[in-house]
Amino acid sequence: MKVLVLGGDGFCGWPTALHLSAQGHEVTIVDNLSRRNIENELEAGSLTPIQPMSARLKAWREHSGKEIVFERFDLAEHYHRLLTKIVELQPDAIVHFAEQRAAPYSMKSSWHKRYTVSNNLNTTNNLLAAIVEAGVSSHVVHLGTMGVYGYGSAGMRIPEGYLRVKLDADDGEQIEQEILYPANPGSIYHLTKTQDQLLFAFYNKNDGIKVTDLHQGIVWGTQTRETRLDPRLINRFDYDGDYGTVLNRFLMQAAIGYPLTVHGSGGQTRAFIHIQDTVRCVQLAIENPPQTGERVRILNQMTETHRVIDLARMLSDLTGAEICHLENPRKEADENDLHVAADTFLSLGLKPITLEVGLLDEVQEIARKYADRADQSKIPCVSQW
Ligand code: NAD
Ligand code: USQ
Repeated sequence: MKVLVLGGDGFCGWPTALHLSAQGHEVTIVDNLSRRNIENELEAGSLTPIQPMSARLKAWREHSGKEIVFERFDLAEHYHRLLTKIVELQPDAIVHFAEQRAAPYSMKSSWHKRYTVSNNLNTTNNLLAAIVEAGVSSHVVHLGTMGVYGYGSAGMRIPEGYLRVKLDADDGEQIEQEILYPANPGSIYHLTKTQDQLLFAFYNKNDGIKVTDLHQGIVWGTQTRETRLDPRLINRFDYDGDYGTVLNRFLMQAAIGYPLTVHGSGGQTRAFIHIQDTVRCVQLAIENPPQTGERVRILNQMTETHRVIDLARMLSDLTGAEICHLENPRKEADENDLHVAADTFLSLGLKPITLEVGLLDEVQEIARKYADRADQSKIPCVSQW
């Protein structure tokens, strides 16, 4: 298949582009390198030494004999370049990773709120409008988030996108309907993902665009089968207070002997998935597109749930790391249960990598190996809301 990977220089996008290329798909990446520029803004880089795009692509060519095409432009701004690319390539699938993805970054200031909203919504809307204008039938596979649901499961498993509800009609009859699960975002970033859902629903209804929206949990780990092949292919690893996600932060903190930064009691339960499973899920989504006329397909892309404090204890047991409870910089429930239905990917053949098996490898292979690149002054979470 011809696959366009938007945001293919990022943490999830790069290993996905390699994985799809390794599976024999013809891959083109579009990315404006905004994430690398944000590194400069925050003065906080990847723990792993990621290489410039040209070095990445050369290494891939040498290892696989395959060519990945790269184009650098801003998808939120340069609509006509996107349209031209889609007309020229006629992609079977377009994987959309290209959004500002950090909740703390989105809440830093009014500038960051406005940037996140305009970047994320314009990118998504430009993509959908361009598919309509180009007259192609490309399948959009979007990376959404578990955070669109909020993190309470109200005594039931959170379904894959749609909630069955019973309504009392005026004539006394009871009507059953399926509606989008009520959105409950916890940050401006998460809010943009709830709005993406409405854009998808509209373009799907109005223009028949085929969309799979992957509601992904927190991704942990660094390397995949392909990024391990050569140091020049290494994936990024964020650990700073804005972009570092909780488990990768704890892994790095444990490796350098920094007390694990648990927000509040650590009773927050979240969904997790390993980066190797992310790339596999995207492949499964591409290879199993919705039927023509089918509503937006929503899949929960996560493999296990954990409380933050339990993750900290797990790492403390493995490495002897100290645990530190900090005042929570975010507005979020101190504790929650989270039960999630995630049956579709399992039924399509996903064999999840569990924390139990992968955690120690990750501490040794990445966090300890690159510990001397860590800047401890960038660990505290300074964005508060
Ligand atoms: P990332 O920031 O590492 O990658 C995003 C990429 O998109 C970057 O390379 C960036 O330069 C590019 N980009 C952003 N705006 C762009 C624009 N306007 N034009 C062109 N390129 C643009 O983030 P990630 O962790 O790889 O996340 C990818 C997607 O997956 C995001 O949409 C995110 O919401 C979703 N997701 C990530 C996680 C996670 O834990 N990392 C979890 C759930 C969902
Ligand atoms: N947390 C800590 N200590 C830390 C960092 C975080 O206790 O040092 C806590 C947070 O307060 C929060 C939880 O860990 O309760 C998760 O925080 P996170 O930064 O790991 O994840 P989040 O902000 O939710 O965002 C990440 C990705 C985002 C994706 C989302 C999936 O950055 O792109 O959408 O995970 S989900 O959480 O399932 O919505």
